Amino acid sequence: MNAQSTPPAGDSPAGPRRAPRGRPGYGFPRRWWAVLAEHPPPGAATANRRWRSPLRGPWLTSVFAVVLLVGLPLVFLTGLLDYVAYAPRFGQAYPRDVGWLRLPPFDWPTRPSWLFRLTQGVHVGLGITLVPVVLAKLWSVLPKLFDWPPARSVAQVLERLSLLLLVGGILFEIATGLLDIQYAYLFGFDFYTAHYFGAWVFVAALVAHVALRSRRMLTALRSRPLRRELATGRAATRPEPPDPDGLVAARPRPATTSRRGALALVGGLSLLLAALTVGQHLDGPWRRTALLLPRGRQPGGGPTGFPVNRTAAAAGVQAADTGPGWRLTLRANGRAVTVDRAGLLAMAQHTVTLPIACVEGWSTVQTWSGVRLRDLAAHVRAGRIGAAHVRSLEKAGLFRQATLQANQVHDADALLALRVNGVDLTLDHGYPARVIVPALPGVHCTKWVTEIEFRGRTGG
Ligand SMILES: Nc1nc2c(c(=O)[nH]1)N[C@H]1C(S)=C(S)[C@@H](COP(=O)(O)O)O[C@H]1N2
Ligand SMILES: [Mo]
Repeated sequence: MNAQSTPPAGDSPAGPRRAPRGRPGYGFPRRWWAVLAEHPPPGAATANRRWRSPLRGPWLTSVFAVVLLVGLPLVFLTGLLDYVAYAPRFGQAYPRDVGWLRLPPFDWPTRPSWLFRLTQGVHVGLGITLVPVVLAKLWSVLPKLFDWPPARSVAQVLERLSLLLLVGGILFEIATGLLDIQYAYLFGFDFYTAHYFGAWVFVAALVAHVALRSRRMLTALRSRPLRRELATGRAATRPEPPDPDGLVAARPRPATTSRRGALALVGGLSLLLAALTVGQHLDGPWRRTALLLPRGRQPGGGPTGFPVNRTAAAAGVQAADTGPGWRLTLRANGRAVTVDRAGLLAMAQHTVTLPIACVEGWSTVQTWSGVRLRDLAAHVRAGRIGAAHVRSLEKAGLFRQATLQANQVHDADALLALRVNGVDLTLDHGYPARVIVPALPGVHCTKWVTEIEFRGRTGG
């Protein structure tokens, strides 16, 4: 049968693929689906016979789906929180302008001090851990990619487009996320911007997907109790009954592993990734186990043996700039006061144990000593503070400056640190002075500070 010989819908006896008489709007597009169905590309007819795993089926797909349905929103939400932690209203979050995707502005709190460590740790760590589950879920629905015709109704065209955004979105987020951790500067485009917008595309597609599929998912989950499935070995493993979606293989081959085995494989891979990642948050020799996140893995020993994000050499900070000639300039209300390192050491010193948590996935907890930021503000008679702008000796580079919120300046544990673990800071860790503030993203813990400008409550 070809397109010409297809009689208009409604004029012929109703076949199985025909819309019921009188249903409006289906006559014209239906013919297109029919044309597509009758002209499959080479190999399409046999495609569904190529996928023969007896494990594929709605139940297995739904188990992976439910794990992702819990995990991926958490990755998304912690990602958004990380974004907020950069205080986008100071223009220091990337992307700078997110248009109508702007989040409600609020001051990132300084308590608990491990808050950013937690949100970035969950975002990066869970994101990595879920990769095997994402791949397993995609494997489980792979035959659908080769369905022919690709759609049988306008609704299905839309659904498949949303699937394209869903699958493309998650793969894009995984790729940009992992590449950033490994080699942030490999990109020809702005990684952060792409990762941010990609996340929204993915989540929009996920909401559509859940709206369309959650009932089928729940039905599938109820069809086979998890307990029974976990008690079923390879020999007793049978394919699921044929399903309307065509996930179950038409000609399944005998099981080479059980569903239990498949779940164990995926779960085991996830655990392995988690185990190879968690070391990034451990100090001491355990950090070397973080094989997947090479940054900051070899910090050396001693009291200053913790990761360095950017060395002084890489930042172009010279020993000459940090020697006896170094001065800190404090500015407020048009006044400027300079202090040298001895002057700072003569002020009240405070010691705090606080994390540095880098958005690229690692964190470390160290004991810092130095002068409270609020004491420095008082020293220059700053009055009521709206924000503080911190500048580094570093001339270029994205992280040579940072703006701190009022609460971050006022916190009793917010320091301009001069020493760490009882010794002077090393040049790579920001000597002569660096910022350390509870729950502040690592990137704003500016090293080699040369100037702090306290700004008033309004304007400036
Ligand atoms: N001047 C300057 N300060 C900086 C950076 C930088 O590149 N330049 N990197 C920041 C980042 S991204 C992190 S995670 C921390 C790491 O501090 P550390 O190198 O002492 O561990 O320093 C921050 N301070
Ligand atoms: Mo960082």
